[in-house]
Amino acid sequence: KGQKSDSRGALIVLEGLDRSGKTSQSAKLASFLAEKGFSVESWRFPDRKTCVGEMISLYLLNKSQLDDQTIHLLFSANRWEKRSLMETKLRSGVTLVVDRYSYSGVAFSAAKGLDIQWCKAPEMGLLAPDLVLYLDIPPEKAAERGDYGVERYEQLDFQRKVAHHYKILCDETWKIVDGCLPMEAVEKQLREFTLECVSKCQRGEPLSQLWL
Ligand code: NYM
Repeated sequence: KGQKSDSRGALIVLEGLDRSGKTSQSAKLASFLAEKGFSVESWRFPDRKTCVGEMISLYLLNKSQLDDQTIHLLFSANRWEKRSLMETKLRSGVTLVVDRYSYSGVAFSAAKGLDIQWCKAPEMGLLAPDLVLYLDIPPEKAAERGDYGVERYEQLDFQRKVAHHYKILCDETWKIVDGCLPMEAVEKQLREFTLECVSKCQRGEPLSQLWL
């Protein structure tokens, strides 16, 4: 108490169904912040470049079989292996724009029928995002958008269940943005929420942990 927290970067997460536009919007958001002079990095989960990430990638491409609990824990381990770097970056003033995080972890595994509390447990103690930008799009709309069905999970029935579980996870750090709006309109809303959050973190909002 009484100790003034230092200025830091913001942890900003984009979430949404497959084909909701997260990946393009994360990239645009990160370049916008960079142009504004903020120090920013674009991250994504799964990070397929680590050893754990390679196992995840093989599973997603249907080149390996793992049971639901095992792949769930690998996704979580893939976030844990990045936790300390994430904290170092944030404390050194870098804002991280992250495409998917623990909410994807829980929503996708719970959609398979795993218990939500069981799914949340391994995520406890990871850094809590300062802002979650949820690109809201009806599963039917997402299915129309692209070459759906290439990877595991990209099926309409399954995405409906994922959407249901995302709604359960929504808390006060979430901003729901209508992903069916024109790209520029989505971009504008994401920018506004983000700038507000980045200044809050610059003023010294303390870092917190997920789901403890
Ligand atoms: N996914 C992603 C999970 O099932 N659990 C997780 O923890 C994460 C981060 O992996 N269909 C799923 C969601 C996606 C797939 O993500 C790969 P992307 O954004 O398509 O690379």
